[in-house]
Amino acid sequence: MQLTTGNGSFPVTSATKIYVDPKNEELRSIGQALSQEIQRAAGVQPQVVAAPSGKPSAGGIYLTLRQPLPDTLGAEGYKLSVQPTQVVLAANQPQGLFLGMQTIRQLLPTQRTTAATVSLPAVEVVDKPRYQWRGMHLDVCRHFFPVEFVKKYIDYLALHKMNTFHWHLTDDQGWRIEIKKYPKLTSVGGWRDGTLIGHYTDQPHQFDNIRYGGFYTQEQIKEVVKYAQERYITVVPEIEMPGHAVAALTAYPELSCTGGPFKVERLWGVFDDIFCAGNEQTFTFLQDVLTEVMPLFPSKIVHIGGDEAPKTRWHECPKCQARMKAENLKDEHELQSYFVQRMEKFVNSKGKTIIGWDEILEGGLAPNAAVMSWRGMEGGTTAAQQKHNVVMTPGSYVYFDYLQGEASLEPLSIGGYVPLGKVYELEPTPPALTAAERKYILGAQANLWTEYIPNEKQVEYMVMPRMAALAEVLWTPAKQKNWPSFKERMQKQYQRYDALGVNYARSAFNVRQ
Ligand code: TNX
Repeated sequence: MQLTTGNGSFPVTSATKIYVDPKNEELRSIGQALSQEIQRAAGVQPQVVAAPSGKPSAGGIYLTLRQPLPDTLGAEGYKLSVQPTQVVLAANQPQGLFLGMQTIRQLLPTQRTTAATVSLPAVEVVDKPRYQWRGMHLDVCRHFFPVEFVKKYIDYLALHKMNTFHWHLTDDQGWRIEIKKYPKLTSVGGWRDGTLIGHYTDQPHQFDNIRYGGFYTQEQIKEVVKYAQERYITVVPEIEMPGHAVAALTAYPELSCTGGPFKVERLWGVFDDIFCAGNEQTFTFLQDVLTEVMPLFPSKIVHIGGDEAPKTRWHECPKCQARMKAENLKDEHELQSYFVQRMEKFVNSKGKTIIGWDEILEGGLAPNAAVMSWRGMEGGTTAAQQKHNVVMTPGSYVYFDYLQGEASLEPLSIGGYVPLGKVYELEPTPPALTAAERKYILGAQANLWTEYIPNEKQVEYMVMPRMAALAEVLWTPAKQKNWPSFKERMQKQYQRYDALGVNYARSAFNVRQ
């Protein structure tokens, strides 16, 4: 970001208008959104009107795609000029305007005041993101979150200029997306007979025995995707395979190696029963599922999981062993690679590509797959060296289910330790990569696994303020990163969170970083 502060400020009054390029509905909605933000801060709601042709004249806030800008600003970059007489926000694409609007929000007062005193400080900003994948993940399987909250979560992403929402929709403890061809996935797989009380290392395990679950209909999924799209956020769905499949196997035990029966898991962890790789039905089923899932999500990329799939059952399964022999595979890792490659071919045939957790490197990476590197950055580094796209999501920097303060003062969590300063230290591009390899690092993402995050307030607590640190890592050039300055600027951000009613972790700074 280049920022130059000017003299004076632009007063926002009840007469202020927002001008947008005429006949551009997209710009009109961005204008409306800005108008609402101004209303929130200033108590006046500027009218959105068509801009007169020619150069902007004094007196309003202009949102425009018509100003010549360097191509280097890309689709997400923007130029913001605040002068005492006018504000001009210009970009190459609407998403640039949307992101620039988030900067205007940051210039508005954090507390609602009266219109007479509200003004934007004079600045000239030229800005664009460092990375194209600025992601946040949400696990809705271990605990379920309703549509209204998922939308709120998307609003938080937008506030932080994040652009990718990774929606973890299937796991051992619940299948959360309606699939019309397989109704039992949600009627059976969407519900469990209870939830673990306490930490999984506490012995003996105790459960609350309260039936728990929920799922999204395809209509609700479309609603969320549309909501995200209006905020220039791509929703990447994740359908887990071959592991983390107990909920699906409970509904359709014939897709397992043993035939079951199974129960949707109440415990957290990694389970031996996974989709059977020796059974043709498994592939038909997963293709049918993806055939329904893919059209719901405009995203070009689909997450197929791939993590934590124990090979115990495949090792004991005659059909899996026969498949290995027939395909000349030397071990079960190669069988998983065969599995993923078959699914990749199918997804590619529908014009989309896959991303998977870094275990998909084992036994050979599928030709067009991207890798999400979670067990450190090594997997991602190797994948980039093999010319595959990579999203970095190393546990020790961006697992937001980990503790952010002293354990005794924090709510029960899975453990780990990722304080705010650690998130800020993340450098997504490994220095070991050559210049040519570096372009495969698309960006990074924080993951929110919800085993110990039972409600919405707790999601907010775990995610904020750490998302702000990640947002800066992903947006700002490495050279401009500055921890003391970040800490100081966060004081304003906390006020902004307060105004929005966010339950952020107030403890975040009071700990060793
Ligand atoms: C590992 S990260 C998992 C998840 C757990 C998480 C808990 C990954 C690909 N798999 O299933 O929820 O650890 O931190």
